[in-house]
Amino acid sequence: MSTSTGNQDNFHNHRFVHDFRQASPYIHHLNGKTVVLAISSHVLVSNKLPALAADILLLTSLGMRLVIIHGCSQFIQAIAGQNTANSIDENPITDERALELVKQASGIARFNLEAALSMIPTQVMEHSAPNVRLAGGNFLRAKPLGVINGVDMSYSGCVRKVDAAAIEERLAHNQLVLISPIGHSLSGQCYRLQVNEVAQAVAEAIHAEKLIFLGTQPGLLDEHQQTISELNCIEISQLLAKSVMNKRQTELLQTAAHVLEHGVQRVHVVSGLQDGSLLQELFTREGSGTAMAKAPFMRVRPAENKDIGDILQLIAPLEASGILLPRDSEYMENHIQEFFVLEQDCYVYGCVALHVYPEAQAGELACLIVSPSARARGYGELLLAHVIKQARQLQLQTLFALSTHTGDWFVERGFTSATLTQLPLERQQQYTSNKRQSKIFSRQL
Ligand code: 1C4
Repeated sequence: MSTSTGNQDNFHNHRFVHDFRQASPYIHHLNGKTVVLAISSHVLVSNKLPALAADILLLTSLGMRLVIIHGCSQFIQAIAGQNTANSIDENPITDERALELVKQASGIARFNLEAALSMIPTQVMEHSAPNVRLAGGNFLRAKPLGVINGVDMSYSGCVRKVDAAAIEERLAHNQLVLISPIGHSLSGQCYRLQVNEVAQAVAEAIHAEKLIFLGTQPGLLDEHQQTISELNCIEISQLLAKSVMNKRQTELLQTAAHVLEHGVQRVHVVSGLQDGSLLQELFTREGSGTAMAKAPFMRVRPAENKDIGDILQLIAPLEASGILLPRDSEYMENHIQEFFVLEQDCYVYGCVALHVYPEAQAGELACLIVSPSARARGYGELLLAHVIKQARQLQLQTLFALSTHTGDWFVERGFTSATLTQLPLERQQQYTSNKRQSKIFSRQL
């Protein structure tokens, strides 16, 4: 007889195993990838910094190459008071005093971050603590903004060049690179830079896989203050055109749109104040904040042998309930070239097969499934469209599908009922022998 503690232990073990397995494709994918973290000074002054620093160290131990860019406005507030901090924040002109404050605040921000990243996380034994070296330096060449509309911007600058080779060298030596929002000109003058702009310039220059903004919000928020979980570039430009976001969110969207067009694969906006948000965003399907990509997140690609396990897992319950035909791993190995998978990041959310009957110039759309968690978002239709495209490329004349439960779905998408004699001979024989009495649907291509 199991006790309630035993049941709870089992539940937690199950949960752990499930979560760990779910995280493994992401861990594998991010190993060796370069990620830029832009951390707001609100996070750096909070008591959540040690937990975030421990998670950052965990990322480095999983093989991620990290560059951190930090903000400093909250430290200006600590040095010179709220009013001065606000006026420096809002004023695009940086005078001599403001520049001095930015330098001081950046120094403090940097030391705090270095201290947090030097702590041994409580769950780690001292002798096995990650030994992460931090690297700073003159990675940013700046130039003055100059005179804009007759107003001299003084020490406000913009990024002229990022020394990508120097950053790359530090990363290659397993160092974590720290960059402050200050750049130097060729004449040796310091200029104040915007964190967003620095993050954008660095992420593009070093061809980062991801740019992650860690701030106070859980992500980008819609008009109901709900976190938007995913956006692609088309949706980003639609949001920018509507001008519904506040200034900060608009800046983040603009930066995201730019870097995604210039080679960065993903931009994330995540809370730096919510314990574990960064890990959740990177290692779970659901994420925690907003993830942005250039193309729609789901894509259809040809299946490979490595997908067989995922496909078998996906179709097993539908085979059991008689919706799909039984297919085992041997069958899959022999027919993998007929299959396509629906994939997001490293996860398979659906599949479909196209069996070709060359003599009949016909194809069968088979083994169609979208994972229950991703249904009713048009992905079934995406798989159908992909199969139609493939069939047309092969110059087939007819596409048919056999179904016990999903007839209406095909009829609503241009298929009509067909008879057994309209199937290729080989398929007629299978139909008769498996006794499923499936309904037959076909459409001209
Ligand atoms: N009937 C009618 N409409 C349906 C439906 C159904 N069974 N299931 C979902 N829909 C509707 C939804 O209500 C929604 O309608 P709405 O709200 O937009 O009005 C719409 O479809 C959603 O469309 P979507 O494009 O977003 O589609 P997804 O949800 O992404 O995916 C699937 C649609 C049918 C793929 C999905 O629901 C699913 O995976 N279902 C379980 C598996 C399934 O039924 N697959 C169809 C198999 S037919 C077999 C084989 O093994 O080869 C058997 C062969 C034989 O000999 O019998 C096939 C082809 O695989 N054949």
